[in-house]
Amino acid sequence: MPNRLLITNVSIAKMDEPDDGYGLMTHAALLIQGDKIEWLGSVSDIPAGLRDSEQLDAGGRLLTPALIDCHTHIVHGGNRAREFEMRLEGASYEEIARAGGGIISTVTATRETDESALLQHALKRADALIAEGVGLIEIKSGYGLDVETELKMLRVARAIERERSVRVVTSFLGAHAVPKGADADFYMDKICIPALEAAHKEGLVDAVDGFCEGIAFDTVQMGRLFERARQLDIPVKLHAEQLSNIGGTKLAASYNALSVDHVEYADKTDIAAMAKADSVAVLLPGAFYTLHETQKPLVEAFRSESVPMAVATDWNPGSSPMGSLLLAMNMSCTLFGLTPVEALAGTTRNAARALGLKDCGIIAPGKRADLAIWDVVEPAELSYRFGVNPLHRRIFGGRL
Ligand code: DI6
Ligand code: FE
Repeated sequence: MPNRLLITNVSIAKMDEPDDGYGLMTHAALLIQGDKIEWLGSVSDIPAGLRDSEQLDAGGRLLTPALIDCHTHIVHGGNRAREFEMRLEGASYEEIARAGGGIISTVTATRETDESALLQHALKRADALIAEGVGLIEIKSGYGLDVETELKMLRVARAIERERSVRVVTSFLGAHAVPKGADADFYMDKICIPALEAAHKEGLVDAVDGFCEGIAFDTVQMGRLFERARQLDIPVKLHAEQLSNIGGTKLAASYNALSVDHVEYADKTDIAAMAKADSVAVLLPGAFYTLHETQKPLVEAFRSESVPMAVATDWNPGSSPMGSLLLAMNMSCTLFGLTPVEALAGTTRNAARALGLKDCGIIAPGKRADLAIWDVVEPAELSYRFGVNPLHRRIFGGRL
């Protein structure tokens, strides 16, 4: 007999209305059967047969889908506190990268860290997200830049799912940076694409990602990787238009990317291409904040083109050493002008969509019972405070 749990005396933000609103139900109840949501409705409509189920009185608290962090780099070795100091002394992110720091310095540290130590570090980061009601984490490779280390990172990412009650989705990010001393074309064709093939063969790749930027790969190089991804039937996404506009968004849209991430420098024609391709815009205010960026994503254009917006931490040791998705929600409102409704949709419904998932991110019968109960009255409170964790408890796969 699968477990059955009836949550009563709860407000539910269903997050199922694509246009606006939380889909809020007050004085509600929700029934879980096994790992799925079976029924929800008003407390006064609880079917008689359900009253003998295991019950949880939520004390009038708010229930939402478990949060989804749809863009992270939480598997990595070392840290880059020294670069933080250098930027405070005036060096830019790009200058540090060109001088061999940046992503490349984390590559060295990640290659030097063995699989079990990498896992221990990553679990601490996963735990911080889980403590804030996160039920699903997307994790990228990209600090290996050789076949062996890219696969090691992805194996560690998958291992997190076995060690904790959280779901993990992986993205192959071999096209994150050009290794020291290498030629970008040679790296792409002789290392990155073969690494993708090897990782795919081991079942380690849910999506293919890349960094399309002046300090990384251009659209022609990225196009070759995306072509291979298409042949292997793997969906793509892209870090694009973060520091400049070099056409990554349009390239990603031409491959019907699940998402285009960062997009501060995306213009209206890029956004129109995303709308046509049904791609999600993943906004990453932690990187914007850390790099003192001033170019904001064109939120009004995403709205008018009906491009769904997701919000994520981009947790990485360089541009976004941020371990709080609730803080990312707050920043998306304060820095980018999202509404609290958009911020919560960005870490639930639209985050699921950015990962190509249909079984989570909203509260409805048949969806996975990955839920969060919050010690708040109004859903806007989740974005309003920062440095405060209002999680009461999390439910994962139907279990408390
Ligand atoms: N953009 C980012 O913000 C991260 N990767 C990327 O392509 C930064 C990764 C890092 O600095 O280590
Ligand atoms: Fe990133």
